[in-house]
Amino acid sequence: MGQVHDEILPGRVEHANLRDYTLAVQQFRWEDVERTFSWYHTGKVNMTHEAIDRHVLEGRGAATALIYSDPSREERYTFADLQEHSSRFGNVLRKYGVGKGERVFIFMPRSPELYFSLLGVLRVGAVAGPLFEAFMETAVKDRLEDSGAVALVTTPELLKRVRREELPTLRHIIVVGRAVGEQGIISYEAEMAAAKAELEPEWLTLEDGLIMHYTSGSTGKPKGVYHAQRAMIQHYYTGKIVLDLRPDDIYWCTADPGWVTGTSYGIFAPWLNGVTNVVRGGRFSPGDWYRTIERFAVTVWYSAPTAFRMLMGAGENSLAGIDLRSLRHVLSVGEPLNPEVVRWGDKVYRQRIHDTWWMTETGAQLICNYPGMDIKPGSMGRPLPGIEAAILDDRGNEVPPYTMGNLAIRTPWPSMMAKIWNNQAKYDEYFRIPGWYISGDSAYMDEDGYFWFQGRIDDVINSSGERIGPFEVESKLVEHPAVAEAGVIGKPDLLRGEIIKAFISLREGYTATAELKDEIAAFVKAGLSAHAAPREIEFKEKLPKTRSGKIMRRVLKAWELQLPAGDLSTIED
Ligand code: 6R9
Repeated sequence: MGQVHDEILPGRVEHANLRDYTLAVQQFRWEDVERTFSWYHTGKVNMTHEAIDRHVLEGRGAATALIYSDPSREERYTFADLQEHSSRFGNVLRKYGVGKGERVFIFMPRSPELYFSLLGVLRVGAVAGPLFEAFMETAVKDRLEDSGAVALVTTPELLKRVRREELPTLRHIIVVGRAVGEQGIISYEAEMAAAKAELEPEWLTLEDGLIMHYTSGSTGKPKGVYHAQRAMIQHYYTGKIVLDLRPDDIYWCTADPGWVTGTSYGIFAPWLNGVTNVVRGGRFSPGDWYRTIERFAVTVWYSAPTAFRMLMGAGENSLAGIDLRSLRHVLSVGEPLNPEVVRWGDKVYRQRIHDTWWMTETGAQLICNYPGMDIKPGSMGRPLPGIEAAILDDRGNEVPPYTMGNLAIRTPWPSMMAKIWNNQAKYDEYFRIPGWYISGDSAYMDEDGYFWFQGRIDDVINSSGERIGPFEVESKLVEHPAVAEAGVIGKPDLLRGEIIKAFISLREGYTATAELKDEIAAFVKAGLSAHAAPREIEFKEKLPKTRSGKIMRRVLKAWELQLPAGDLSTIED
């Protein structure tokens, strides 16, 4: 059973857009959203038309679309510029015979050219596959091979990790950053300069492809989650209702396009809504991030719990002399947002951090804290109007409030994945209960219809017959002043089935001692319950995390049990 929480942070009136949630849910129809797209009237679909060209046609071509910066560059591009650069890139692809439905992968660090090429891929109706720059040889090869990619856009450095001789379908390699004389290599700069600056988008249908993101499960190879053009309906709508984007906003999503958040919300949602999108390259540091907000006067900021925890860990001193008053709305995704972090944001940023829940497979946000809505710290919020969510038992029956079970979504919704590339069986597994998508997450619902994340189904701990979600224990752990981050697993135990083991990284200034372990365990016992207190604690310099910042509990478990850790292609260094 889940806990009853009574802490509520009342919604603020300046964000009034979903204050009357019940009414919004009752009156909602997807068709009303669809009607706002030109394809609803013309039947001609292409993301680049809706996200770029439309703004130019409607007289907003001179508005700033992209502010790109990293420690060595700072550049601004208008919607008209994006139209031009993506058209040029589209013409380059056309010249080499790349077109509709073919997969074109993009393997490079964040840069304006990454965004131009991705949009160029979409303009010709090809399917974009963005990859994290940190991927090593095998990770790159697996993805290009499985998707049958015909072209790759990369940099001279990263090209060294591409095993071309093992990829027979890969016809073209376009290199950004330096004209390369090598055989079979196309120079981005030379081709872009020679290409025509205009290109009408390839007209598609809503079911035609848009983007592919590989996501790894705990076992087996990563799966290619394939999204169709129709996802734009939800990108646009959630940009409006959840991100609360307004015409003059300066929006910053901190995610890399290698992660679905970096495309759905780092490209599509802001540009479909016509706002200025900030992209900051380079490495994370608290000072750098705060200065980015200040320098560009960011109004809406979308990041992840791992970053917020690190900012919290850096303390209020890291904010000295920095003005964050431009911020109007702050959001989080990727992992459960610990209540302690929400309270801290409220105190230090004077901003509620709004948690949002969704997955690569869902394409866009589904369960969220909306601007204006009362926030219960630790809850991921309520389903988007137009979305029905439920907690089901393993047979597909809905369970009563506060009972932990499978978090499921009624099918379909606009941004639901269209397929798993080359793997129908995997796709079907998600839909094994008729009428529902089974997320693989464990959660419960409270009597107000708020959802509370517990863990991935496989991570739920069963100790002496009690089902314990690792998140609740982790959240209590990070309330302890010594704890920076915590990952909790079930460790097999003859007597209790499983016991709780916590891996903890300490904040600056704390030393790992046996006394501290006892103190932390007692803290959880007093604050949560005896059965939720970790019986074992191990201090670690760093916890294993994915590139998107998720603590990899299965890796912790594999360490503990000395088992193989499965696919590690998405792990941080
Ligand atoms: C967008 C994204 C999906 C998994 C998901 C869940 C976890 C994401 C969360 C959250 C708790 C939230 N997750 N958001 N857990 N609260 N607000 O993250 O996609 O990388 O595919 O991960 O991430 O476990 O199932 P993806």
